[in-house]
Amino acid sequence: MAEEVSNRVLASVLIVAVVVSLVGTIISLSRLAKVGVPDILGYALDTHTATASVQIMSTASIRFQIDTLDFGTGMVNTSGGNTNCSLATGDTTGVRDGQNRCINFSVASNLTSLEIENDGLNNMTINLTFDTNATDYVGGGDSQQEEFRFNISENESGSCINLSNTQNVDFPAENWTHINTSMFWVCAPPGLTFEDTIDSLDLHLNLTIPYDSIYAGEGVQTCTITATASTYLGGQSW
Ligand SMILES: [Ca+2]
Ligand SMILES: [Ca+2]
Repeated sequence: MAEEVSNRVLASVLIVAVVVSLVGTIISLSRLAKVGVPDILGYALDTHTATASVQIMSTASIRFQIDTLDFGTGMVNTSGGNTNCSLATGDTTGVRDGQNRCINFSVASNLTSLEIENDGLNNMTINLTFDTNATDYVGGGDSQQEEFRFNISENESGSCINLSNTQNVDFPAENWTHINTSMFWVCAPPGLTFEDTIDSLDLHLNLTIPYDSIYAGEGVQTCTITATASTYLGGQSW
């Protein structure tokens, strides 16, 4: 009896064990199924295109190709009876009064004019502004002999032509124009051309220093000149 019970118990245990095992296996399979396997799709040929684009803008730019002028340090030779001394720049050199009127200052060969160049890709109208005038630059004395003047010429012939295709520099070399803080348009439409062989202007300066300048002994006097350019778009009147 005891063996019979024991066998029945064993049989039950085995059945339970088998059931538990089956259930466990089913659960395990079920869990495995949930891990998930990536779907492997059939390979399909596909193409996409990429583009790299660039747009080059037309540049508008000018610069002072020669941007510094130093009249130097000196004085009026009053012992020779002079009351002023003049210095003027030139295209590649300059002029100055003889030694009987000027003592020292820069030698004429160093008085090279300033030069404006169109280094962009458009024709440009040009204006100049100065931040001073003769009185504020070298004057102020009772004699009022101070002068500070400028003129413009083509550094390369054909740089500044008008719509009739003739030379069109304003404030030409025949006349010296007194400098003040107004705006001076120096090259009318279509303006300073951009082609490298015809793209530059000379800015000549002429300075007369009075013997009684209130700035004598006051150190370096500086004039800042600003050139402003506008792209010529056609059609502007002048
Ligand atoms: Ca040039
Ligand atoms: Ca140029």
